[in-house]
Amino acid sequence: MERAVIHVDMDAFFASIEQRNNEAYRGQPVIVGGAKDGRGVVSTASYEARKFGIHSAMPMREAVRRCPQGIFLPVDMALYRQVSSQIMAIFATYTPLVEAISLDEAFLDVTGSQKLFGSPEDMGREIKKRIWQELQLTASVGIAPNKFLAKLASEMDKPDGFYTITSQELAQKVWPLPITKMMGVGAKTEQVLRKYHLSTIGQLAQADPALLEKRLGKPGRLLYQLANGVDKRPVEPERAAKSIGRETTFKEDITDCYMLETVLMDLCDDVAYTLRRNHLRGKTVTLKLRDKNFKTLTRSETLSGYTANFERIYQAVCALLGANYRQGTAIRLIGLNVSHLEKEDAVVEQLDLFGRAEAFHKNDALDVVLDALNNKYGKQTVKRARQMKTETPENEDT
Ligand code: TTP
Ligand code: MG
Repeated sequence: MERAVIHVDMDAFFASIEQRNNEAYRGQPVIVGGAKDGRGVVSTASYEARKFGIHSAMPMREAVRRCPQGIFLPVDMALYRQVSSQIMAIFATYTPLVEAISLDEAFLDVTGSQKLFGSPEDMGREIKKRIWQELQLTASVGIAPNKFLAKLASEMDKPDGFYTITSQELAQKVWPLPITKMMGVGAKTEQVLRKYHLSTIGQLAQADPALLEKRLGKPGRLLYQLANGVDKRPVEPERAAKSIGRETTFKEDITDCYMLETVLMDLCDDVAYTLRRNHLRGKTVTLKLRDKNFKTLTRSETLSGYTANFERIYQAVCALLGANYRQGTAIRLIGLNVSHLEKEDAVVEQLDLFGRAEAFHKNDALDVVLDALNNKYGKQTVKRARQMKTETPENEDT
């Protein structure tokens, strides 16, 4: 039986929340991001601001130049997280198979939900309606037989979109699209594909898979399958995930170690929070660095015990950075991953053998307090000083 996958992606997420919360911002060009001078970059821009050519990861300075009358706001991550959990709670009422990709985006496998909630289209429409009625926000919904096509579909009709792609519609709706619309096709892959005159998804679908594999390695075969509408990847709730990671691609390469550490701090905050929200703890911390020549290095450390604690993960990843980053190297991507996961309950049981008290590190208490404040008030009353002072220079993806 064919699967039914829904992909939901909120529209101009951070900016829409700010506009919802402040009437004066509605209909205005709103730009959310770092400081207006120095190294700040745009996290997102409202659709009004996009008319000025402003987009995510653009230096804030450039955004100011393009739209001096814009409303420039700092990132209020705690607020966006709170709204994110409200959205995810709506998704969870339709299926347990929800895979959150980032704060504003998730896949839902609703194959088994149709007896209860109607067709995938009915569910998609209802989800949009509920997000609007309960949260006064708009979302774009894509519906298809797999993740790849569902994500393409949600982008097709943005903002406030609703779009379906069936297997039969592949050639008509997907094949004319440029290859850059495919997940996994970055600047470098695009360059290679263009050399072989492959510029649309349709051309890729009809290319020789052996040649693609020869030129691009394993990803070449995967891209060929995706272009032909084949994507067997399951929708994986984080509970079942094997690892939790976040990474960031910089618009401009970074050569400053302090800056890298500060970005890691944000990534680490997000990863640790996601672990705790999913009642998970992990044991292996991995740092990923990609330099300006696309040379990628990954280094791991296995900790003495399982953790979801910000401080412990951050210390481990900083040590890996210290040991592996050569001063002056231009970095274009940095990532953090925690793997070797266990459910909290299982960990607690294990710890009980040795006494729980010892395992409850004092830093865990800080995380618990922060989570409680953030979940309750949605404002980060308490924040680490260094995170407050620095802008968020990154372009975050999962
Ligand atoms: P996106 O879904 O990529 O963008 P968006 O929701 O702002 O706009 P749309 O989907 O309508 O095109 O990202 C979701 C949020 O993640 C975004 O509101 C801000 C944050 N973000 C960054 O902080 N930096 C980035 O480079 C990107 C792309 C997103
Ligand atoms: Mg979005």
